[in-house]
Amino acid sequence: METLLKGSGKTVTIDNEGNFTIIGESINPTRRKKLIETLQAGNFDYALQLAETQIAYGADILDINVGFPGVDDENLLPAVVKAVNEKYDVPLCLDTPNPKALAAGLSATPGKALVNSVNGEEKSLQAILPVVKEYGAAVIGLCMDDDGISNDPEVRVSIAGKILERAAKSGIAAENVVIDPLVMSVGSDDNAGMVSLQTIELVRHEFGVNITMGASNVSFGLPDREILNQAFLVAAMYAGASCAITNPVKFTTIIRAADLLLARDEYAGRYIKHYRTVQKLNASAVN
Ligand code: THG
Repeated sequence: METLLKGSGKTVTIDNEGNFTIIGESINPTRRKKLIETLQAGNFDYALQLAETQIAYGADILDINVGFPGVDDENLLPAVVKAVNEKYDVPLCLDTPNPKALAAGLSATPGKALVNSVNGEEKSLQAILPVVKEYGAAVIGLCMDDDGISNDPEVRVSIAGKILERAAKSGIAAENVVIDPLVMSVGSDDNAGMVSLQTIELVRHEFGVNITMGASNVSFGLPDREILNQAFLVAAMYAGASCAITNPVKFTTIIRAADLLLARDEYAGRYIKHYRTVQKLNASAVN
């Protein structure tokens, strides 16, 4: 299945039969104090620098999250969206639970964005789906609902089904819904990785839709997080995920490697191209 997205110039297709798609996660205030400080001061240079670096390292889409305490996101989100669109042509993924900020952000982008996110809670479905429909966007559906996040993959799959059904009723086709199985840390529950992987397999099999996830959640609280994130990414790709919200500086290499091993990279072209890109970037970096 193909989910088409458009930025101010570029079109990107999330395709579970094709290359894995990378959504750059870094424009997000989580543990980035500098982003909060600069955005609060109305200075978008650092956000634009994060955009540039992520695109250089292979991000296909950029997640934009400006959620921090006290933020006026109904003004800030569209302002950041405009600034990024002016300089970079990639599609955007607007990461906010506030439907007003979301509508403002969507009206500020000329392309077709991905909305991050709706979930199976009644309140979320009612608030987010009409906005997604109005702006002709696509949406990420999180496998949780009013009862929270289940440890049972079958329950998560049934929530995915409910989101797809409600989206269809709102006039949003399955190709415009990307399911997120939700990834919890194996640091607090050693079964958590398997629950997400089984959810991915089942969602892929039952609905055939595109699947994304935040790959770094799996390692919270444990040492050597990058190794765990990489191992999880490869397993998720084999299980049927088509996309991840992640840090391309750290994870594009393992993604290109897995795409090649899963026969999605003819003559290793993309793997080799990325290797050369990273060599060049490292050579030009000020160390
Ligand atoms: N699913 C969906 N959306 C999501 C998530 C998900 N959005 C938010 C989050 N999870 C994914 N985004 C981030 C953004 C930043 C960080 C983690 C996840 C983060 N950044 C590093 C840090 O804090 O140390 C900074 C750079 C780095 O070390 O990589 O932690 O699951 N749909």
